[in-house]
Amino acid sequence: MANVVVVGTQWGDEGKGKIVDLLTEHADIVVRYQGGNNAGHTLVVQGQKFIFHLIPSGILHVGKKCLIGNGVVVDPEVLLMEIDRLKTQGLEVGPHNLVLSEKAHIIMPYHQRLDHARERAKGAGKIGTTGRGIGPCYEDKISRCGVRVVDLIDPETLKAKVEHNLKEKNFLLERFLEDAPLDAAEVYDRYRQMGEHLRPLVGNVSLLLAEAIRKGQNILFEGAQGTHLDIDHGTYPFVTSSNPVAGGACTGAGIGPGKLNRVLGISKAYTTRVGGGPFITEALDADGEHMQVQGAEFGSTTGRKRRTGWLDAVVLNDSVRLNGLTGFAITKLDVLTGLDPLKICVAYDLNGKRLQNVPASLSALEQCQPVYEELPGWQEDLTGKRRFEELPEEARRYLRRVEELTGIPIQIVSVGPDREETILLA
Ligand code: 2SA
Ligand code: GDP
Ligand code: MG
Repeated sequence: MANVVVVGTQWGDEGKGKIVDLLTEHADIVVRYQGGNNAGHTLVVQGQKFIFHLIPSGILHVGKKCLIGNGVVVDPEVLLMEIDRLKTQGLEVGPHNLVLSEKAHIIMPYHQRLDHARERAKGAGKIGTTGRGIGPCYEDKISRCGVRVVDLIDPETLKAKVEHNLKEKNFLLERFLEDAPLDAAEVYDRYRQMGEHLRPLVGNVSLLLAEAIRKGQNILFEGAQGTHLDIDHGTYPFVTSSNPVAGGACTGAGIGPGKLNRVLGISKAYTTRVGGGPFITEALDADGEHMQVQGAEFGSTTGRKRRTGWLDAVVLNDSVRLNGLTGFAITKLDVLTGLDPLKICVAYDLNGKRLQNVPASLSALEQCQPVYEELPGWQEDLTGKRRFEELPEEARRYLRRVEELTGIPIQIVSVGPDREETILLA
């Protein structure tokens, strides 16, 4: 299998968790490289549902190692809860199967407070964040005052950093955001204790990856969110604060680009977005309602209703380029059953001008109109299909059209949430 990066090609929730779980069979190591517990990765194994926010989606496979890279922002409370939950389900979690990068940044309680307070202050123009403190934590990383895992397990440094940071954060919270201040001693105490619990898992992820590569092992890099939520390449400012694109795997795990062999882009057979921001193919009609209901489109972390719409080849083609995609996995094809005709957006119309790429200007993007191509739909239930040839002709035609429009082969088709409900091509 070699080293594969699994990336979201839309606005997240493409079904990365399911695909990573599926591919883990052929991997030795699964690594998360960005984002934090804003992510919600769902996998269903023999009818049992698991949602992971921080732990890589490979953890259910015995004998595989899961790593949390330096590019991830870690809420220690959430990580400890996920570990405990897995233990109650009979899965042993320890240094043998889970390693946390010593360089990952810690989400502190003031990050969550600031996230909520900033959204409140923005009012109608809010981003629609998950409220997990992701943005403020990455801000501190960049401004060089963040608390890293290595600091969390060093009480003296932790104390000094908490005291120093709270001087500024409390000032911000009280004076500008009309929120209550936090007590430094309380925060220090709670985080020091959590650090002690996590200490056995702390390690050098970059070194572990280098050793694995030397041994000829296969590594799976698990992206969170999606390409169009990327801080650099997404629909800014309606983005997350990290780099979900494939390149993020290098900086976020500590590996050189030459070690990445393939990039698998995950796309739903339609499109969803959760939170604010432009969505050119949004379907605010019965078709969109069909996708929302049949696809059970609710946020895996916040439970928010996801916005839904048609597949957008402009979005996908930008993702092909930004990630260097070598293949696609198309998920949730089953959800399109019953919709006829189906639409695919093949270009944007901006005041009479045809665009093939998402414009950088938010105001230009907001004025874009979708140019649709229509394809015939099908009525048959797809969830029992296991081979491409078993799919109705219209479904095969739809998939082949996606390949034509993007120039990228489809390697996996998903027809249901369960690990088994999958068609492998190629
Ligand atoms: P944040 O919290 O700062 O990262 O939010 C910034 C934007 O990024 C979006 N975002 C997401 N979009 C889709 N899925 C995500 N994970 C959850 C899921 C979302 C949920 O799996 O369903 O449960 O609501 C995710 N995480 C961040 C977010 O909506 C903002 O638009
Ligand atoms: P991720 O963040 O990319 O891992 O995706 P999420 O887990 O947030 O959202 C995808 C949702 O779709 C989850 O509830 C999955 O169980 C579900 N899912 C994945 N693949 C399929 C599929 O092919 N068909 C259907 N109906 N559901 C799917
Ligand atoms: Mg998700």
